[in-house]
Amino acid sequence: EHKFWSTQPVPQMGEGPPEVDGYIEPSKPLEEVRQEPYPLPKDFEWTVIDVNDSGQLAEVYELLSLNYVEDDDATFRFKYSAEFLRWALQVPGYHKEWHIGVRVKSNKKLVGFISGVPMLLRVRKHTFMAAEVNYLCVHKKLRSKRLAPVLIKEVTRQVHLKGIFQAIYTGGVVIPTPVATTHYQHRNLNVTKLVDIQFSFVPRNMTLARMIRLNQLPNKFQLPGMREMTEQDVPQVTELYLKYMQRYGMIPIMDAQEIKHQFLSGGGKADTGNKWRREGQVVWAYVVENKDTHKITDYVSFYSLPSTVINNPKHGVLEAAYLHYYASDTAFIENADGNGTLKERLQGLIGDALIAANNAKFDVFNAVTMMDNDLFLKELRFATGNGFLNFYLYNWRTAPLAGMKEENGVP
Ligand code: YNC
Ligand code: MG
Repeated sequence: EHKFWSTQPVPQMGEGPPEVDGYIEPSKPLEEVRQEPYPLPKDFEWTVIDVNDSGQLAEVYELLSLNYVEDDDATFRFKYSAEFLRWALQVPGYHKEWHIGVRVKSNKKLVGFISGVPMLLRVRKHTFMAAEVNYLCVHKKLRSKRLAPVLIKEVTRQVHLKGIFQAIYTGGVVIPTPVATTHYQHRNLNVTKLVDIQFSFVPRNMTLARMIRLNQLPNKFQLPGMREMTEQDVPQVTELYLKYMQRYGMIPIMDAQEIKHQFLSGGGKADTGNKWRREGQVVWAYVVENKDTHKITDYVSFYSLPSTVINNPKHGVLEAAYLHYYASDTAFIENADGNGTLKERLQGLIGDALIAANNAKFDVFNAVTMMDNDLFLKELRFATGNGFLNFYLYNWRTAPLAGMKEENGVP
């Protein structure tokens, strides 16, 4: 069935949950890692992409904007910005050798890409370095020629050369074997445009006017103390992040430098005339500061990932915001009535993120069914989309995680 994946150290379909968590194949000493690049078909050559070189970054941007992930009906295609790609690929401690391209030998055209970035990953009670692999892309004209397995093997080799033997990745496709499966959820902001581009539909028994009214948002934050995050907040946000994320079974462990990168970098600083959006801004982050104690009690962030609207005469781009990280110290209040208090709090917090995204002129706000999102998705008018997002681990066995949540805390 899976000519490539059946040869890889991943749980095979139908294996069932393991008795104990652990690796599938042991780590190798450096001298046992293959030293030469894997062979490519004769017309192609490997290239290391230098993300600091705006010309090379533009080549990756162009390859992805024309050939990356589309929805099932080929109506929308992800259009990651160059600023986004730089942000995603240049995390603290990144390795330039993990930004791998394939060029046509004759004209040097970039036709393939795959990347990894390092992260400290906790899966249940084990914590280890892993590569987060993403942006696998082969030009449309070169599909089904088994280039993808070569790209995957080459990034694996480069990861091994740094002494790392585990990886995490996501995809819409189902391959052996998801550790978690989540569904996309969409919250309409610009209803008229979403209906125009057939992203959303006016249901029976509903009018466009009523749909617009139901999705209307205030333009001011509702939670007292909500404000944009600044660099001074990084230590407190880091602390809250680590504490809150103990709720889940699979998370990146981040230090202050990584938190700063995830929440406060990406894009330029220049004015756009809209105080809710800076020029080329990639990520938005807000905190709630307690007026009396000046403690940060909550934070929420989202990032910009537009999609090309394929073949629409009126609109070329769908401006989508994606929910990133959030936390609330309400989760630690003792004797809270079940999740009642947290539920209300998250509705307020994510509700304010919707307000920020709407003011920043996003058309839609997306999330997936994981973390504590089930506490607010319905109430905030998110609707289930067609897409899935499956999570995968390479060379690690663990029982499936329902939305990363399962245990609610580390055993
Ligand atoms: C996929 N998305 O099953 P079998 S997500 C993994 N992830 O192998 P060919 C995939 N594997 O089943 P094509 C995959 N898609 O025979 C396909 N495959 O064992 C497998 N699309 O290769 C597939 N980007 O070259 C099959 O297929 C084999 O020409 C077939 O190329 C595939 O970034 C692709 O969706 C995806 O650009 C490049 O369709 C192409 O179709 C394309 O004949 C649009 O390949 C863009 C798109 C994928 C987005 C992503 C995460 C990638 C993770 C890769 C796995 C990483 C493993 C960990 C490595 C480090 C380990 C350490 C340590
Ligand atoms: Mg191919």
